[in-house]
Amino acid sequence: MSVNNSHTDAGTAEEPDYDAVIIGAGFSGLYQLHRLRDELGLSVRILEKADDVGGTWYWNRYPGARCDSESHIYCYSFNDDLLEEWEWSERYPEQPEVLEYLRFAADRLDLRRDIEFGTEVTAAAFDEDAGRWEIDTDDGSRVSSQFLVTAVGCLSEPYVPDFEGIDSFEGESYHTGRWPHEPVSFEGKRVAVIGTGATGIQIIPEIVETDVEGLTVFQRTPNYAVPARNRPLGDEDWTEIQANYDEILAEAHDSGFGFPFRVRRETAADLSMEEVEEYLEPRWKEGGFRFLVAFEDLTVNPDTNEKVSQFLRGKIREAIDDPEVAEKPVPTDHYYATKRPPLHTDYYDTYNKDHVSLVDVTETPVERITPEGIRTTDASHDFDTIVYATGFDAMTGTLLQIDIQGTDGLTLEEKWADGPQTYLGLSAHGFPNMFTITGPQSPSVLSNMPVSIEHHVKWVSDAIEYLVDNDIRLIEPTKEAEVAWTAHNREVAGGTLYTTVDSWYMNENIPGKPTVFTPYPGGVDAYHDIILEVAEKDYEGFELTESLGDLGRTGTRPNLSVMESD
Ligand code: FAD
Ligand code: N01
Repeated sequence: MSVNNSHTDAGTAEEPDYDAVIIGAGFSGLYQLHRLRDELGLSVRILEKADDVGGTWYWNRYPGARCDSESHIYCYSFNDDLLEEWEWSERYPEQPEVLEYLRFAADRLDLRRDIEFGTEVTAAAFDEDAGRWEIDTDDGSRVSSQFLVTAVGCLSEPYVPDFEGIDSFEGESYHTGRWPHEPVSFEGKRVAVIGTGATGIQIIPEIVETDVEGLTVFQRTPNYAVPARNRPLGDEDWTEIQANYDEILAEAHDSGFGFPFRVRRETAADLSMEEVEEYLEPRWKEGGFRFLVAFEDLTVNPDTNEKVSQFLRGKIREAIDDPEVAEKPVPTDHYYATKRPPLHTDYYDTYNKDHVSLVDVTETPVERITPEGIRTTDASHDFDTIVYATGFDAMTGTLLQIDIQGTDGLTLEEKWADGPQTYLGLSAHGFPNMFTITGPQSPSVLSNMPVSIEHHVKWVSDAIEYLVDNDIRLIEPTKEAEVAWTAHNREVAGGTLYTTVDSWYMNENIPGKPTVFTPYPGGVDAYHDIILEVAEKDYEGFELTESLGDLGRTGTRPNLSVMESD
């Protein structure tokens, strides 16, 4: 493989500017740069629109932003020095600590010199004659590379609903995913929060703790939130973690959700409600995502799920003093964990405070934003500040912001008009030499993401190494492999309860997006086995092309047995 890393000199007709360009400098992009540059010796450039590393943790600076994954497993596992040198201060790290961790990793691995900050990729087109990607950025520059790795994040493109009159508001408004770097004061203000997803549930109790005059929460769908039970981590905790770190990480990497938590019981179907309550009570007291693995069939068996949901509904009602208010945040329209289940700290208690009110917008929908505030069908509410905790154009949104054009002029947007079609959630037919880290149709957001990120980055790096070692110029999944993977995704999702509710997993939060379940729900461990088997079988399902003049394919023919064995 050629090495030509001058960005200012345009690549020659034969040689691209870089062996690989990576878009994004979050968890995914940083590790991808390290693997390709430091382990394969390739010339690599990250293009990042922010002015620092961090991705999610750079952008989401809202009060209360904190990880739901436990800190000691929300980190890189590939480097012993990073593991030994970094000690997390709490069970769940706050946003500044995760950002600091990623800065530390970038510095320790000397990654910054190959990152171009403040540079947004606007378009990428595959040049079929030259066999390389031409990548355009918002400053009008163009770079070329043999490989394109998109590491743009699943939850990176903020979504603000298209409320009528939204620009007429005369107060301050913020989206949580683009929170300012300067502190925002709520002192003496009348504040609205729209949205009660994981973000709303974190920011609401924080705003209430300030000198805010009043807080009004606009809720469309209530959520089942389990207590996080955050606490500081002391020396004893760290001694124990360090003593068992290898096993903990190995278990996380070989589990269904990327967490080192053992599933405790197969089902609740054979238990009475009293037995379920007795069994769940200590798990609820323990808090966190460990609660999710109480029953193995939680997301596939309505009987189990209804019992768990009923338990959580009882906990919500218990937490709120006024029985009438208490009914509003109780979810009755969906099963627990079929929308992404948040963790909370004092969220429900918020509704016991006199200066907090809850508006159910399914009863009284938002009609419009006015210069003074928010008008619902039954009242006008005046505010100084509106906080949009309204989520993201998830999974495909960030990728489709970029005008990506593959072979025969096909754009990714056209290709995915009816929903994502990928092979393994890593690649797409018609888009040679392009890889996506935690792309749609991979476990991604259904997991502790650093685990899924590491699996993908390693797989992509191994694939590129294989191509280099075997003098292969192009890699592209076959149409058949992609069709089979897409069908497999739909079949697995169809057997779960996830598809019984509108959610961002289903693309339903964005008007006009096709309704389709977007992550792969078959489990991190099963998925990892599949992608490793594909690699072991010399990239089964991919076409590999030796040279650009060589139209005959040299690579493997598609044999989709890996999916059939599922
Ligand atoms: P990101 O961190 O999203 O990074 C993508 C980067 O790409 C960004 O820096 C972005 O600026 C850049 N980019 C995008 N488009 C372009 C472009 N066109 N040009 C240039 N640059 C571009 N996951 C968990 O597992 N556990 C958690 O507890 C958890 N908590 C979360 C809390 C919040 C508030 C949010 C929003 C997400 C959370 N997640 C959590 C998911 C989180 O996104 C992942 O864990 C992880 O940080 C993703 O890393 P990434 O590098 O893949 O993507
Ligand atoms: O976004 P969301 P989020 N009118 O889409 C409501 C990760 N994350 O930022 O449910 C009124 O979940 C919408 O209502 P509904 C995590 O993966 C992790 O909270 O669509 N309301 C919902 O209540 C998470 O899942 C962590 O009916 C409207 C809210 O806005 C993902 O990021 C913390 C509306 C959006 O909820 C996204 O979470 C934070 C409208 N027109 C985030 N449109 C941790 O791990 C939307 N809503 C700690």
